[in-house]
Formats: sequence, structure tokens, C-alpha cells
Amino acid sequence: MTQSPVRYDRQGAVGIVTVDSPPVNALSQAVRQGLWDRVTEGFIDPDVTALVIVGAGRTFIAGADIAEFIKGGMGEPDLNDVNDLIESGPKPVIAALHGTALGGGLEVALSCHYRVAVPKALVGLPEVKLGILPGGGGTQRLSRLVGAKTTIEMITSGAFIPAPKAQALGIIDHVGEGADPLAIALSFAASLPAGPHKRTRDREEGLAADRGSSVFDEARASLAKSARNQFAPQRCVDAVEAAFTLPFDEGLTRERELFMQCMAHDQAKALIHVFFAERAVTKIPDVPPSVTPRKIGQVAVLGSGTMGGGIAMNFVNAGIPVRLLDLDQAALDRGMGVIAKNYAGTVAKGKLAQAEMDKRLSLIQPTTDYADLADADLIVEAVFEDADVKAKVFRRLDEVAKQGAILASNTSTLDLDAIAANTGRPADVIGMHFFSPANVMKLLEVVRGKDTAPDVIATAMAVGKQIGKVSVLVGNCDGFVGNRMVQYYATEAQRLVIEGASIEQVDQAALEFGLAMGPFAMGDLAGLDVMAFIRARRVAAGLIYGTPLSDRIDPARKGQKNGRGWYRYEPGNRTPLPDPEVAAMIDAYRAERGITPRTFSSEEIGKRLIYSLVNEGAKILEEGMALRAGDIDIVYIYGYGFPAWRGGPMKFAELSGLDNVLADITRYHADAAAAGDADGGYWEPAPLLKRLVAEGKKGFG
Ligand code: TC6
Repeated sequence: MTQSPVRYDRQGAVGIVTVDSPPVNALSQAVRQGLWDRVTEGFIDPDVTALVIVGAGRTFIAGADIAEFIKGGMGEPDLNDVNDLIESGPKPVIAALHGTALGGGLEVALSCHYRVAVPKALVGLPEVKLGILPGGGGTQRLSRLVGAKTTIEMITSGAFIPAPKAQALGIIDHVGEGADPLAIALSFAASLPAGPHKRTRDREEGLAADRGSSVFDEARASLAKSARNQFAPQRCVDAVEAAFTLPFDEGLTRERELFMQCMAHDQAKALIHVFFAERAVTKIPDVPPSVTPRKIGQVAVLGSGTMGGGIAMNFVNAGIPVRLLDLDQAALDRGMGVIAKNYAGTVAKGKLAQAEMDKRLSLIQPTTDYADLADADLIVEAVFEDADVKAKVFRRLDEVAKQGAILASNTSTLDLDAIAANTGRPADVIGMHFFSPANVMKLLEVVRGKDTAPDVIATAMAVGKQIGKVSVLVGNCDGFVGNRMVQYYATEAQRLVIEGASIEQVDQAALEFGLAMGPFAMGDLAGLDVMAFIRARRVAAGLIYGTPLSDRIDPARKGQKNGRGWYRYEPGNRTPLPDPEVAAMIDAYRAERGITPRTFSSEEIGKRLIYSLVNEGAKILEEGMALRAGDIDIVYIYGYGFPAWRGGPMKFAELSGLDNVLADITRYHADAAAAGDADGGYWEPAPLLKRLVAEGKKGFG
């Protein structure tokens, strides 16, 4: 017989129910069953007058077992039955919280008669981040304790609340001292009044003020904007409202109905996929956790432009000192000025203390002398994206860097092995591709060259984590994962315009799909001059099918930076405005090619944009340039504003049906060929996609 993950013992007159199911004491079927059995044991134990539920290890219960959601069917006992048993039993039950009491874990705690916590404990109902809602009575019980507004805020944001604040709100009864939740609970139990001990379901303090209140409609209206297109947040509000309109048991039934609706929705499948994909990216088969990362005490960043400055900020934000090198003092002064201005903006918003800003700035040591890089453990190069410039820099780095230093390039497109070949130590060379603005964007593509040593990979991944990035290991191919895919997406956006859509319509369709920004607005933000430079190299290398409109647009149009790109911009304003000059250029181009513009639906535009990513993503996967389809999804979600609730491009394809996606891609390919449009050559269906569909597979595996 397997041992239960929940045990029972006794201390004086208190029965202790300990959940011991590493890593996070999630409520698997075995834990629910264990809770049922051990709580029952405590209730019938004649020697105890009260029970404590506590988590072993680093945390209280961190929620339902999300892996069970994927397997389907959660099995008996149901969490609501366990909670009802706890709440309606003959003895008071105290939840002793430490670590994170989340989701179903907090719902168990809310079913207890009292909640005590260590000061560092966090509580939250983060289900909405998985596309679902609290389905174990959380919406009904929390409402009774704290009212509608706080409940809605907590449930629709999924925020983690520190114990002292939770106590002030009325969620926790007592925050003790120290780090031992059991000790706090035992002393609390010793001072328990004789009773009666109210069940949360019978408490009323949160309900009265908000019955019939407008808070529900206000929340719905606000979420319609802030959580546009998302299913679960609106259902969360519906579930909370039920606490104010229905008796407790009927409210629970309504909550469960809404929970099941969310669970059946594609958005839950997408977001649960993202939860696991985000954790899977850290797992690299040939770089196991036993590989020790190198110690990084001092970093150097080369290039004090927008990218280099942003990269330097990342390190000093994490307390790691940086030497920032640029060749001329004027550029360096400018770069330092921009960094200081960025921090000052954050201080002005009240998000950073002045003293902290000063401390961070003092950690950056500007220099124009390569010799100052001699003690750096990690050097990140962020100079101009030109192979010759980078070659020169790496030759110089090879001369000055100490033995064992890691030499990283922030190249976004160039061949890492060619860069490494400029040094006598290719094993120490790696790509660390930050996304602009580098101090804000969460994604870091860690690029592995053919000779990169495993401990160098382990270090780059560990440093990425230390500076708050989501790091994804990618292979060395042109544009790596993100930019390799995006070039076809950008080309497809242009092809749609050539065929008849307007620039504004294409961007609007992308927004409707849920992307943070449309492809043309994104081009203007990145800079059309930079894109043209990269494109010229690719065309020369035979790596690109061409982007006809880009070649037609006036080279003086650089994008947002000079107020003229695909759109025009008023001075000091980032709002893209349609530009008749660009429209005229498009008309002329269509006329020249004899194209009669046709109309497009947003759906058709959305499919063509996203499937261009999917087809290239499948090629990348087959070439081994990404380890998993989920890694590609994470690149897109954290680097390109892809909506997490769509799961990333690859998950979106799975949810759309790989066979449907392949059928569309095959048609786009045939259409491009029939029109003699070589620019659409990338629609050649990915062999992996064809194989998976032929084998009847539903996913990329
Ligand atoms: C719910 O409760 C609904 C109830 C209604 C029922 C009717 N399940 O994040 P980490 C794994 S919905 C399964 O790296 P951290 C995770 O995959 C749930 N597994 O650690 C990883 O595994 P790996 C509401 C889970 O210290 C390992 O634990 N709860 C779960 O940075 C370590 O995780 C949530 O949404 C889980 N619930 O952060 C909470 N949680 O090592 C989700 C974690 O094999 N969890 N794992 O890769 C979290 O937010 C964070 O994991 C954390 C710990 C804050 C608990």
C-alpha cells in the first residue's frame, strides 16, 4: 500500500494534520483523500479538542494539482466535500500558513474556523492565471469574509497577498512571529475561546454592504477592457456575485458550474500549457542540474546605446556590478544619461526610492578602456548588429578577458559560431539575446553555439533567472527562434496589404487576436532603418524571400524615432496615425503589379499572420533549434506580446487542430505559387506538420 501524503499526530490536546507532498503540497487525489481521512481521525480522537492543518516543507498547500487538470477527471473525494467536512465538523480547525497558500490551498484554509500565519506567508487565488476560477468554495467563502470588492480584486488579479495585509483585510486571524507555522498555531489553539466556532459559510460580515451593489457591473466593464477577450475573469465576477444573491449551497453549485465552463474552454488549456511550458524551459537534457554554473560577481557590458544601457540596468537591478564600455566618452555620457533618466522616471512614478536609484547607478562603472574588463566574469556585447564590428570586438575581448570569463553576444540575427571563431575560446562564447527595451522585456534567448560548454549554458540560464528573465535555450540559426519566425510574419503582413488589406486593418486584426501590437506598429517601434539593414544582409545571403513593400518605402521613414514609418506620428506622441503618402505608395505598387485589391476579414488576416509563425516554428522544432514546442510559445509570449491565453503560436495551432492548420497552410502555399508570388515561398508546409497530421497526432509532442 502506498503511504498517504497526509499524516496525523497529536500534541497535547491538539490534533495535527500535516500535508507532506513535495514540492508544493498540491491537492492531488491522494492529498484530498489523506485530508479527508486524517481530519476524520482527528474529529473522532477523544483526546483532542482542536485540529491544526499545516504543510510540511517549504509551503502550505499551493493549490489544486494542476497536472491532474490535464489528465482529466480529478477523482473522489471532491475538494468541496473535503472543505465541507473540515468546516462542519465537531471541533475547531486552524489552518497554519507558511510559504504560499494558493488556490485550493487557500480554499482549504478558508474552510477552517481560523487562519494563522508566519509573517512571510503569502495567500492568493491565482486560478484566473490558469484560465479558471476558484472552484472549491473560494468565491463564496472569501466574499463572506471581505466583501465583493476585495474578493473580485483578488480573484481577477490572482495577486499574492502578504500575511500582514491579509490579516488587515480579515482573511487571516493572527500573524505570529518567527518562521514556524505550527508553533504559532499551537499557541493560538491554547488561547481559543470555548466556542461556538463560526463556520465561514455562516459569516455575514462581508455580505451586507455589497448586496445589490454596482460593484459587479463596474468590475465587468473594467475587465472588458483590461482583460479583453478573456473568458475566466468575467466568470470570476459572476461567481462572486452568486455569493451575494444565492444561499451558500446554491452559490457553491453556481461556482462549480462556472468553474466547469472555464475548464472546458480553450483558454484554460492554453494557460495551463503556459504554466508548465514556462517551467519546462529550464530543463535542458544535456545540461542537468548537476552541472555547476560559473560564479558571476562582476559583469561588463559593451556598448552604451539603448540596448547596452538596458542590459546593464538588468544586472545592477539585481545588485550585480557592471562595467559599461563604449569607445568614445561622449557616447558613454549619453548612455549613462539615458540610464539615469530611465531610473528617474521610475522614481517619479513612486516605484523606486531615490536612494535605491543612486545605489544602482553607483554600481555602473563607465569606461572607455578595454583593460577595465579584465576582471569581468561575464561580458555581454551589445554593439552594432554588424558581423565585422562584432568580429573586431570579440578579437579584442579574447585579448583582455580573464580565463574562464564568459563572452556573450547580444546579436539578434548573426551566426554565433562565426562570432566565436574570432576567439581562441569558443567554449566560453554564448548568445544572450535580450529584447528591447531590455530592462523591461522578460525574454532572454540563450543561444548555444556548436562549441558552447555546458557550464556556460548553465551559467547563462542561471544569470537569466537571477535578473528576472524567462530564459529559453535556442539553437544557432539565422534570427534564432523569435526573429527567424517574425520575419515571415512581417512579410505576410505586407503580402496581405499588397492583396488588398490596409495597414490599419492588419494591425487591428492582430490586436483583435490578442497581440499587444500589430506588425506594422511593431516595425515602426523597432525602426525601419534597422530592419532594412538586417534585411539587406539576409537578402545577400539568400536567406529571405523578400519583403516587397519594405523595399518600396522611403528610406527616410525610420519609424517612431523620426515620426514617419508605416504610420505617421505627431511630435511627442506614440499613437500611430494613417499616412496618405504610404497609402499612395501601396496603391502604386498594386497598380504596377496589376493587383485588384480584395477584402479581408479579421479572421483571415489573423490566421495568415499566426500560421506564418506556426509553419516556421514547426521547421525550427524539426531542426532542433528549439527543444520543445512549448519553448517557442514562451519565446512569443514573453518576447513578442503574444497573448498567454492563446497559449503561444504552437499551442494555438494544436487547439485549432493541426489538420486544419496544415490545410490552410497548404492552400496559402498553392495560392502564392498560382499568383507567381515568390515572396510567399515560406508557406511550403513544414515536413513535421505534414508528418504529424499524417500520423493523426494532435500535438507537437
Ligand atoms: C486550483 O487550486 C483550483 C482549485 C479548484 C479545484 C476544484 N500543481 O513554480 P516552481 C510544480 S488551481 C502541480 O518552479 P517556485 C511546478 O510545476 C491552482 N504542480 O517553484 C514545479 O515542478 P518542476 C492554484 C505544481 O518556488 C514545482 O512545483 N495554484 C503546482 O518558483 C516547483 O514550482 C496555483 O496556480 C501545482 N499547483 O513557485 C499555484 N505548483 O520542478 C501555482 C507548482 O517539476 N504555482 N507545481 O518543474 C505557483 O504559483 C508556484 O509554483 C509557487 C512556487 C509560487 C507555488
